[in-house]
Formats: sequence, structure tokens, C-alpha cells
Amino acid sequence: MATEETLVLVKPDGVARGLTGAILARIEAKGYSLVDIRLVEPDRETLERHYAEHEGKPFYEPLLEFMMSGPSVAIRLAGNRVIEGFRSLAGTTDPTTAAPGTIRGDLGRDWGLKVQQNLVHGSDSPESAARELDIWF
Ligand code: DAT
Ligand code: MG
Repeated sequence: MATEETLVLVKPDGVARGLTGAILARIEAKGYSLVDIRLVEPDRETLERHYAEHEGKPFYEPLLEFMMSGPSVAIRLAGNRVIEGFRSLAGTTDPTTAAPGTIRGDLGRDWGLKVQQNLVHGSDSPESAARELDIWF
């Protein structure tokens, strides 16, 4: 498959816990290329666009509040099959049960909150990646 791009976010919990470097190290060790990277403090409108698919779900409002609680790091990441590759590196959504060896499995846990704080976001399809990269870059 041809080289593709994905959007990665180190979310506010990752930045606040000082894990940006550790997460970037895993991405770089895997061999993907950083095309662009920036510190972002998104407003509500940006997050409503980014998380449009989750509007109406019980965790939607807590998710937006969490994402506005501090800066995130937005990364344009490139490589062959990087969309599925980064999702694999990140691990499954719930950090309690995400596999050891993954970012969420090794570095995340349940903090007893209404929204899962799971350190990173990664686009889930080529369509999502194109849409999300347009929002953040
Ligand atoms: P992912 O980030 O693995 O693509 P998602 O797109 O389904 O997961 O959900 C977006 C974020 O919302 C996710 O990273 C954490 C939060 N979330 C998802 N499902 C949740 C749930 N059942 N309870 C609490 N937070 C949830
Ligand atoms: Mg998702």
C-alpha cells in the first residue's frame, strides 16, 4: 500500500503527565516520519468538528471538557499503512485492558472519570485522516 498520512494527538493527559517525549520515542522507534508537529489548544468548535461522530453519546461532553483542559500535541505522521500501524501502537480505547506493549496499555489506566483518558488519538480510516488533518493543520 502507498505511503499515507494520519493525525495523531497526544491528548491533554499525555502532555500534562510529561509523556509527550516517551510517546514520540515510540512513534519514531516504529519508523514513522514526523511531517509536522505543533502544540495546540483547541476551542470547542474545533473539537465538535473533530468528534462529530460521538455527539449525543454519554461521554461526549466530558470528552470535550477534557480536551479543553490543557494543551495537546498534534502530529502529522507519515508512512506505509501508518493509519492502522499507529492504531496498533496506541492500543485499544480502554487503557485498563489495552494490551501491554501499547502506548495506552503501558502508560494509561482508569482514573475513575466519565471519559477515558487514554493519552493519544489516531485517525481510524483514510477518510477520517484526511478530514482530521484538515481540521488540525
Ligand atoms: P478511539 O480514541 O480509540 O478511536 P473512540 O473514537 O471510540 O475511540 O472514542 C473517542 C474517545 O472517547 C476515546 O479515545 C475515549 C472516549 N471514549 C470512548 N468510548 C468511551 C466510553 N465508553 N466511556 C468513556 N469514554 C469513552
Ligand atoms: Mg476514534
